Amino acid sequence: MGYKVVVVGATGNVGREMLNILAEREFPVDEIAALASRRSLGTECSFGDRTLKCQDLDTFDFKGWDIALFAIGSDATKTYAPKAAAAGCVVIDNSSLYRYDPDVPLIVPEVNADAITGYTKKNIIANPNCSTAQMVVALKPLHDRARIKRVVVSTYQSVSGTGKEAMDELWNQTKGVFVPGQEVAPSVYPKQIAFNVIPHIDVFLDSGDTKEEWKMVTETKKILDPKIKVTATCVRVPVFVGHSESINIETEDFLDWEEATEILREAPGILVVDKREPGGYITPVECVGEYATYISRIRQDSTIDNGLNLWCVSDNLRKGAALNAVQIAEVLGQRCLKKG
Ligand code: 2RA
Repeated sequence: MGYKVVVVGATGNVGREMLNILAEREFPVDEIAALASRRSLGTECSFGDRTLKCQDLDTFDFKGWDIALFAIGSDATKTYAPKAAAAGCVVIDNSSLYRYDPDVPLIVPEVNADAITGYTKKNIIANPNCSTAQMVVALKPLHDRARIKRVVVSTYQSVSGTGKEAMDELWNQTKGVFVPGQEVAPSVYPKQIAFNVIPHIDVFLDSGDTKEEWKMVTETKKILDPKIKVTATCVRVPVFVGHSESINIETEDFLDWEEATEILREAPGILVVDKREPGGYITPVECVGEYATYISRIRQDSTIDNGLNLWCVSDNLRKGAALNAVQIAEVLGQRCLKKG
């Protein structure tokens, strides 16, 4: 016996991946519903070898459904997630709406699966921001061994993190650069993204940080350890899928890079590819469609006593969103829900 599962926002980048990953991982599904806004009504989505027709989120009755994976914006989530939760359906939400709510667990299964039991307060579990998810997977085993004090991270985030329109903007702008008269002005982003990089993701805060940078700080504390200091610079790059991060770590205890490599090789969710030769590292195009968080370029930071540098790459639509949500559903099924 399995679960009755709903995917909300099934036509978006993340919703489609949720359906793919539920099918790929053979999540025990008895019944599945794909929901979207009214304008996508009837749109077809793939679920394994089945085709689902999108139903209307606005009129859907969540009563009797077990798990709802939400992949819609915060505003719409605010309307529909409480409805689903009140109907007895556990919400796993990919928006930022509930991530900082003390009554909602924020879960990356490789890091803090035990915290999932807190979901009963609101019947909601939050999925972290993509750039945080892959980073905490990498930090967790190093923190367990040497206690991380401070992290300095710079991200190189793909346009799929913004959505389908942004992917179209990169594609069309790239073509337009070579075709006179077909230049495409920035619309989704404030500046040209083709052949460029933009040091700005999400809104600016009074501190001068962007909200994306603030999320990396705040979510790392909630998921891994409130004592860890994080400073982030988040940058959009002309890559379709796959977020990359340059991570500098300062630990309390000394950790040799060779031991760090061994620890990361053994850690769940991580694949180390680090040959210290041309091409002996992972780039975003190689991580597309994969589950792993890839770690390369592991080395000592000799400017401080206990410092390490590493390069971390993952599919932002998968570990950064849909895969993590499905992994949460798996933990929920194994530990908390009665069926399955
Ligand atoms: C981005 N963090 O890449 C967002 C997606 N959740 O813009």
